[in-house]
Amino acid sequence: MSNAAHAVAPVSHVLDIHPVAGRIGAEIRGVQLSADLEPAVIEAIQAALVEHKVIFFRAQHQLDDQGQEAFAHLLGEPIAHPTVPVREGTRFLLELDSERRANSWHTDVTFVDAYPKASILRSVVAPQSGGDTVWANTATAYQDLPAELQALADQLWAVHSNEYDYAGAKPNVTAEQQESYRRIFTSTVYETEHPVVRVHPVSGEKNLLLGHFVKRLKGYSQFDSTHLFNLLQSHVTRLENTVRWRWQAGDVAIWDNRATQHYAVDDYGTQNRVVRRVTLQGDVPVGVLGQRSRTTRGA
Ligand SMILES: O=C(O)CCC(=O)C(=O)O
Ligand SMILES: [Fe+2]
Repeated sequence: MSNAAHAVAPVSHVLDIHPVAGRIGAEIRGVQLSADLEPAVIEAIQAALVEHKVIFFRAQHQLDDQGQEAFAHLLGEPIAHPTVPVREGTRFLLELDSERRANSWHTDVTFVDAYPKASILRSVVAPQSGGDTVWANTATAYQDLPAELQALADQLWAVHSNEYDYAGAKPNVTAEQQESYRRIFTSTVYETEHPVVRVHPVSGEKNLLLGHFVKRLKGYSQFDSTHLFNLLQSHVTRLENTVRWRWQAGDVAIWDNRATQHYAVDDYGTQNRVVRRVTLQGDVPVGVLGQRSRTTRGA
């Protein structure tokens, strides 16, 4: 290393980073998220996000809705959800409460081609117990596959849609609630073909791109699609690939939506739980042979 290189603090020294699980997730201490953070800190946060895939910040009580949106602008371009209306008084915020429990494994908004690169989630009301969120590392999921399965996955394409199996995904809400949410969620129906293996645009790592928006695998019967999907998806959600976060109100989690899936555990009964999310514009996925995803319906 040249002497000049010593003048610039390595990015890893800018932040106080504490890994949470062995393969994914890190808590970052000593940072107050705001629109005023120094570029060097933002750069370090971006690097930590790609390295750890989900990063956690405790006690960010200084953030309100506007503060969360303003901070999001430093990490990328905030975008609203394609079909669900934003929270009143905000430009981008999606609120999820106890009536909308995301207890099914997914990557956010994969029914469009350039789906979000990252999501920034703030806990507003946390249950006394339960209501944790779990993230899975889709890169280690791919790395752990036997070579033959990697070679198969490399060639597969999946059709993702927002018109997926709501009843299967959300068993704990009434049929009426389910139907009303489904109507909003699918006010425009999207379908997008993605490679099952996405090359991460920053790290170059290969990631399994699956989750609950997958309808079928291209060129396979529904029967075979289901088996192949379950086989690969089960590798994503192996506990070794996951990290689980116990929320306190004021916590913020930011995940690399190109390298993870997540699941909000529905074990908190009638307690209240409120989280608010801002997503950042992503780019169109590229498969291992350079093929790009394409939206075939809804665009
Ligand atoms: O409620 C949660 O913890 C996560 C909800 C979710 O899937 C999301 O915010 O994208
Ligand atoms: Fe989500």
